[in-house]
Amino acid sequence: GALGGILYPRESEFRDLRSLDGIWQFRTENVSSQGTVNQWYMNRLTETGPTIPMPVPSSYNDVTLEKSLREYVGSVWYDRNFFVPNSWRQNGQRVWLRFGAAHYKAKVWVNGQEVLEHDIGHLPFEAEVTSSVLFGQENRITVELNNTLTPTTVPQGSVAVEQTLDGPKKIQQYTFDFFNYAGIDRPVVLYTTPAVFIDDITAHTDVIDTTGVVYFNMTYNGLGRIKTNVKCQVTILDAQNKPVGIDMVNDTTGAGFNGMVEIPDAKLWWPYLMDPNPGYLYTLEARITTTQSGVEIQDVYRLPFGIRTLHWDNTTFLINNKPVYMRGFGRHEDSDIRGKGLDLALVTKDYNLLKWVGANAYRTSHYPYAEEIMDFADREGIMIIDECPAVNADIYSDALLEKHKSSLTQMIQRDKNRPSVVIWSIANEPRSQHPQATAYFRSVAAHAKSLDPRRPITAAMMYGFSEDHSAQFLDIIGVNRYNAWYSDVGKLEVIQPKLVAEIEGWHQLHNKPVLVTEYGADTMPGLHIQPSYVWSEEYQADYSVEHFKAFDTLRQKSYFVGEMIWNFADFKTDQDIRRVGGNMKGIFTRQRQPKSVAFQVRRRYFHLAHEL
Ligand code: GCB
Repeated sequence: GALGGILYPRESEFRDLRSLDGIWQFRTENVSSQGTVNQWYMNRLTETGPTIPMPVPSSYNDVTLEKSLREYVGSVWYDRNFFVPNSWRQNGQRVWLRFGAAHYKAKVWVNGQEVLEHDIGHLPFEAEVTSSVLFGQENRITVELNNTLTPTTVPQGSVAVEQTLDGPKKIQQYTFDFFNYAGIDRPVVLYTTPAVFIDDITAHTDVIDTTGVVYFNMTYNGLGRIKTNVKCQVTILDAQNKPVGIDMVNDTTGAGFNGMVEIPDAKLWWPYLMDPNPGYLYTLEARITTTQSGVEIQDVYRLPFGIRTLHWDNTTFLINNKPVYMRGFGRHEDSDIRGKGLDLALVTKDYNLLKWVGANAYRTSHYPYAEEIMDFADREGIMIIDECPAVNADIYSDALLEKHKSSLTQMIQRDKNRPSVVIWSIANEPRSQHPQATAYFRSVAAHAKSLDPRRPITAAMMYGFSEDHSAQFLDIIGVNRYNAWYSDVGKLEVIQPKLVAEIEGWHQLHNKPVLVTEYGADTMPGLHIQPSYVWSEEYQADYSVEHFKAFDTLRQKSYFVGEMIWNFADFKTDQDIRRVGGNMKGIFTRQRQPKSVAFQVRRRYFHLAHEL
């Protein structure tokens, strides 16, 4: 719930789940606030004027032929009808409504009653709707969604008004380099919990010799004021669903259960290609049993988790006490037609490509990715640098700071139990040359640390180490660098000396591990120019090889912990003369076909995997 956990909705013997995905009705506003003023949530949207069918989950921008919808700024409205079965009305059972995400600011009504408000995209939100739904009858859900970005949203943007022949028109401006897709872009579900329900689980693990230790905290809610006895039980199941450990307590305080389970000869969670069986997952089965008004109430929630350790110091980054070198990508949630909408076929293909190319890591640039995407990373052993949506932070204010911290709170709350998440990224390319960046990032970093002291924090730097004011608060420093692209264009010979010198400079100044979080060259697939010339496949290949040489020099130093290509695949951006249908720095096209460099990256990544 709003103040408690945001556990991924899962069915169990005591929890039911219904998807609200599918075609909803949709319309834009002709003037701002039109929907609110006319109370569009009181009836079906079709009664307010013309609507169009809109898929959920999907971004709305690219599914029609209208330029005006692609570039729309303001509130759009969605609605649909759904049934709540009569069978859901039993023993005080609760009904919840959960959005995987919606961009950017959402307001939700059920049967005309406001149930939920949330802002910041890419993060889940939910509310209990038991008293708003009609059991055994048809119900209506209405969503107002506003994509406007301002100097105090995360990410930031600004709105300009241009005079056109049709009157004034709002233009959304932003400096970040990906399209500001909007819509209900992740799944929407209704689910039930018993009256007394497991609200949150926090687990972390340690390894002592060959024994895995699982420390957990499980909280429940819904008891009301009378604190009756609640039997809490946690069973750990292995990947074959065999119980391997158990702990229980009779809680009479309502506070929940802090416990520990030891697992002899534990199978550890390893990154891809570091073990024959990477991504090994156990299940933490949490169970509560209590009695209310003479009726027994039980709840069960099953959380997948991995057993691994994470350590870092000034020169190393270790998983299960082995030094780890990250090889991977910056990425985007992005594809034709659906934009940032979750598409399981695309997600599956992307993981098959990641494994094909031998990557063991990526950064969720520049916002938290869908939970279904993160599930794959847990299962496949892909290490994640989990990034909050603060991209290109500039014009620092208290209001921005609060939003930025809130995005971290929500992201960490969502992803805290994932073994794949090995680093939190608190920002991408902050304008950290401003003196105000010092106080701002001190506060942001302290906030992230207070929420999770067990994972290191990073940020991807744009400014050089002599100008930057933010890296002093990080554990690991990420560097985005475009030598021979945005600077010294075409001069491949500068890459090695400049990159090596700069990375050494960062390490010397801060005495911290460093990785390259971005380097890349825009490449038009099929453009061949030899000797290599910018935008050709040959240039992307030569540019990469020069970086590989620089990385090999840097790998002699233990503090250099990873290389990530910008980008995994081509992706859409705002219109810009430097962009051809979008950013073309992918080693795969937007349709996930390889450019020539992909075969070179594959050779390197497998070589690195087997050498280390
Ligand atoms: C960057 C940004 C990324 C851009 C990239 C580029 O440094 O972090 O969002 O897409 O450069 O290609 O310009």
